[in-house]
Amino acid sequence: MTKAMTGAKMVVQALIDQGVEVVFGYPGGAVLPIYDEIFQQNSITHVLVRHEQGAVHAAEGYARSTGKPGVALVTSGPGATNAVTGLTDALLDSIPLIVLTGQVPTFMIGSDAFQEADTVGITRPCTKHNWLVKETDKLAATLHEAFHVATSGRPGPVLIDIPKDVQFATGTYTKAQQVETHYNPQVKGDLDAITELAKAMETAKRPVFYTGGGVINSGPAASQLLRELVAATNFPITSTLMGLGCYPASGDNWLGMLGMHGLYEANMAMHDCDLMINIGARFDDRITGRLDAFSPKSVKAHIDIDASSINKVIHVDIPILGDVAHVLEDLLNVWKARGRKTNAEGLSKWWDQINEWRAVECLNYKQEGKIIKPQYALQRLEELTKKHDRYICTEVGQHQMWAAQYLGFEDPNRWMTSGGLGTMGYGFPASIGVQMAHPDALVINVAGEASWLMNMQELGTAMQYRLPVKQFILNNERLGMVRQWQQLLHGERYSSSWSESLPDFVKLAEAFGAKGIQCHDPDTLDDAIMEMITYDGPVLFDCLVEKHENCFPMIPSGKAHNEMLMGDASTEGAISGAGEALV
Ligand SMILES: Cc1cc2nc3c(=O)[nH]c(=O)nc-3n(C[C@H](O)[C@H](O)[C@H](O)COP(=O)(O)OP(=O)(O)OC[C@H]3O[C@@H](n4cnc5c(N)ncnc54)[C@H](O)[C@@H]3O)c2cc1C
Ligand SMILES: Cc1ncc(C[n+]2csc(CCOP(=O)(O)OP(=O)(O)O)c2C)c(N)n1
Repeated sequence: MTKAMTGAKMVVQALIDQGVEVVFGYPGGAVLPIYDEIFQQNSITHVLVRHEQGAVHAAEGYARSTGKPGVALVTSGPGATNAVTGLTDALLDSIPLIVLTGQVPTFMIGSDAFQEADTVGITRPCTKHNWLVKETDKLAATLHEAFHVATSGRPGPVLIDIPKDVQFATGTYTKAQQVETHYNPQVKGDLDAITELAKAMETAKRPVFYTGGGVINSGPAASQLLRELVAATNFPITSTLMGLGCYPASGDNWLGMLGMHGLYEANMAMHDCDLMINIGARFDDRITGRLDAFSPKSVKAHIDIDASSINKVIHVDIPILGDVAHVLEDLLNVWKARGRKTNAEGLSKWWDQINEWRAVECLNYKQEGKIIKPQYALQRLEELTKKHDRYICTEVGQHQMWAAQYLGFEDPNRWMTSGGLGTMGYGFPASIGVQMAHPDALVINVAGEASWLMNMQELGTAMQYRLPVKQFILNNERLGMVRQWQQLLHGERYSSSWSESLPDFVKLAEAFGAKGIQCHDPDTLDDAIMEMITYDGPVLFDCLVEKHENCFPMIPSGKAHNEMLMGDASTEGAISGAGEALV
């Protein structure tokens, strides 16, 4: 049954039919017909953000914490251009988003009309796909197709640009079931390749699972199957920043995060392994370091749903195109049917070696005196919040890396961070999106003061919608990560890496009607964190920390995995065994 309605009504109808509950947006002339329709319905909650970048990051937080696509609605021209950073962020991190933009009427396109921008042109490189809809009759089908494209295969952001006259005009509504799609990515992996991997697993002496965001993208079944596979094989497992939570941090086989700020044992295992099984990760440069020195002795398998991701950076011996959950299910079946074999003797020696690396205790630090170390702040945050129904977001910088190192994630979809683009200003709006999806959960954004200021206006949004998001700012009065690189790699010339003229965060919170807490003393930190957790409303926590702390381990850009810089508090003797490792 088809139905006649205006384009604006079609937008709202399609969102309802797609099961959308929340839209993050900001109005303007070119989307007023859609806002008028939103006003006249009760199925969808619209969250009025304070900046379009905030709308897109909030939609990202919503999407990552639910596994459902996030939706944002913005006006033409500046509304659309303000959305570009969020779109690029979502593209790099494979986050499914539907972003709707208003456009000037079709007959004015190309006339330099008021608030006209070539939105599809500008966003072509930063969306998975985009559309300019010029006929109302095609609008509903395009909207349904957009949801399919955003959520199928490798997820990503899509954008639909809707001219104002298309919103006003009447056309026929097409239901989702009537839309024929030509985009059907392969989800089942090739059985021969899967069998080849099962065989390699039977003989490997030094195997490692290198997992990533693709496990989270694949859904909860993928994480479950991964846990089963790890338990059955007893292989060690590491993960990228984007995959944290796909295997529990408390699990026996967990090596911690790998990569530039990854754990010593994870990076050493990647460097020395003889079988690397990449599951939904993309050989990012923060992982590989120097390409010609990357894991020189290993046979490499790569499970990925995006053909363009396979053999893009690193040549692999066993490529498997498919969805993680589907491939792991088949892999487990094949490996079990072949007799559940592993190389027990080899594995036992491998674990001895890994335990030696673990003994380095690369995350050790010294909390002495009256100044809070950022690592200590995060360890206390972990201890006092880990039993809660907790979601963590971050901004970008040292605090983000310390959060990845010192907080433990037991489940997928609990960790929201900007990995690929590294967007300062992501975390606060993302936490708003997460809290909208999980109203009763404890949602914490671990922030640096500089990043947090980039989207601080969203405190108005948090207040308006009574979202009790906790902003845990590790305030070092520095652009810490930049300062660290300048110290270690640019001769200690600290060019523009100070956070000058900082606001009084307590007063800033109060100006919005939120709660502000400041803490500078390790002895009162626990009480202050408890006050933050128990307060029923948004909190801005200004945690004054050691200003010149560096984040270790660190593999400097272009170096190999076994050339890590380590903190002073690690056990130095064990590191000398790592050959070229620098302490
Ligand atoms: C300051 C800073 C420091 C950083 N340091 C580190 C670091 O030390 N360590 C680290 O790990 N990262 C670090 N990062 C993050 C890094 O830049 C990358 O974002 C990250 O490593 C990429 O993670 P990933 O390989 O899991 O890929 P993602 O970007 O999550 O990509 C997922 C991959 O899985 C595939 N995929 C998606 N869905 C499926 C599916 N259903 N089935 C199969 N495959 C699928 C995709 O095609 C893609 O290839 C840092 C970022 C910042 C900002
Ligand atoms: C939008 C944006 N601009 C610049 C950068 C480069 N950058 C990466 S980390 C960083 C400093 C972050 O400082 P802060 O938020 O205080 O966190 P800290 O590193 O001190 O923990 C900068 C400027 C970025 N990632 N994003």
